[in-house]
Amino acid sequence: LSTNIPQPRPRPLLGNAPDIGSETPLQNMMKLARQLGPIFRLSFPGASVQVLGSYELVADACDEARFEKMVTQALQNLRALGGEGLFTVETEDPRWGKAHRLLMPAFSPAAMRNYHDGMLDVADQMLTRWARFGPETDIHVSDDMTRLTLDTIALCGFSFRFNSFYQTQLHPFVDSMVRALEEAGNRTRRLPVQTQLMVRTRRQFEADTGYLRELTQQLIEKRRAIRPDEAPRDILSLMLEAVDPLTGERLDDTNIRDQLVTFLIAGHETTSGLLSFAIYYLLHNPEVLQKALAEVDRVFGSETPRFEQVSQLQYLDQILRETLRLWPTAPAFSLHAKAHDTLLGGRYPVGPDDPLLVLIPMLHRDPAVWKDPERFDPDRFAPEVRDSIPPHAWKPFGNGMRACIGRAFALHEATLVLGMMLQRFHLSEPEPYKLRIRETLTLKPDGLKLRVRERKPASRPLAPRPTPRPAVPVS
Ligand code: FDE
Repeated sequence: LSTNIPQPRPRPLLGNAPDIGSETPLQNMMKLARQLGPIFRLSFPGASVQVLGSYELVADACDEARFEKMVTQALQNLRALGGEGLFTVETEDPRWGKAHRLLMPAFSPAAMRNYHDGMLDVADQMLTRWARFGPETDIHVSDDMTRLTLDTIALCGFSFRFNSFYQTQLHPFVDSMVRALEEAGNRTRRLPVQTQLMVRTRRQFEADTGYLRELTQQLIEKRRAIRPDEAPRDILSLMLEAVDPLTGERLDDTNIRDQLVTFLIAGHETTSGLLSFAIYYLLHNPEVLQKALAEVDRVFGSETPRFEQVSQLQYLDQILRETLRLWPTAPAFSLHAKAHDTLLGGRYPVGPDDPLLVLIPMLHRDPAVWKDPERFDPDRFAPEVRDSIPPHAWKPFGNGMRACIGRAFALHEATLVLGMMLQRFHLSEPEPYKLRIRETLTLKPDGLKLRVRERKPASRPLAPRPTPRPAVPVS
């Protein structure tokens, strides 16, 4: 291992754990990158990682001929929930390739047509509620965005309604998922023997993950009981029916169950954070907001948004991309060399067992690529200039074949929801808000609040009338 890589002074037993802390590890790593430079090492009990935060280094490590996704301990801990789903399985595992090939069509841009009405349905629930609240109620942005994205992936993915906007208590599935996610994260910071000793925490974790499996298993069984021609056209149907073009095999029920939990986990917090940060930037950039409003009025007018119109919201798309540049809500991914290799043509030797952590927010602030990187400026992604952004400079969806399969889904949903929000409401802040970021697995603006006032009736849309989707009852 090269010794010219800086590292904060490790403490006995704990290594660099105190430098990272537990509340804001990502933001602490960003601080370290600013002090130590674009590559630095951290060591923890039983593991060491090299953190990459510049364009030059990341572009090199994104060469798929030499580097690939590493399923780190943190991802392995997630297997208690996501099992052998796409996100947590090794690329070499045949189950990855099979599920990837089989599921790609369900997430292609064209497939978004199937999910548009479901997305519209959930967005309308949220916005109708906002309209009833009136202009004097504070809306807790991240809470509502999380309800929205969770209900959306569940409805579009497997026609299940969490109905989060109709209850004060979240569905018990959500409680279990959130608690289990948190514990899986905590385990990464503990020694296995510590977890062994935490009997109650362990029991709770087993109960929670067991419940997630049980409920998703029920969903699958209920669906199998419906005649295929009567079943809703959602991702679950596809998983039950589709055949892998390469092997001719189908997914088995265990695998389908794991994919369902994986989509729920991967598809809700990330997209919820994206929408929350986008709202923050709209509130803090009045000129951007004006331009966005003008675009929405031009494209949506006062109609119920149609599928084809969403991709015409070019400027909203730029806003979302710029939001993901400054705060990629899944802020890091891990790689490793396939064989002994080096970064930057011999400068930094790396072995196959050395985890490389891509610190996306620092990559996205590299002054070699981004002028005035801290400034929020959607024009960076204007169609005329977008092509001059070098490959691998913008990676909020990860890299190569292990990149996010949900990208088109997340962007269609976020564009539609932001568009519908602007179509119906004036947005304002109840009080001046300074950006504070809360970290779980993902990033979110902490404590952001919003007030909304309906826009003049002339520009108010008719109530959307999505084609009704039957809910699959689960008891
Ligand atoms: C994936 C992903 C990624 C990569 C990771 C690693 O590398 O490790 C990233 C970065 C991401 N993703 C991001 C994101 C953002 C947003 C907003 C999202 N994302 C969204 C979504 C939705 C959905 C449904 C999803 N998402 C899903 C997913 C999956 C399944 C995955 C795995 C893939 C593979 O591996 O194959 C991902 N995602 Fe995402």
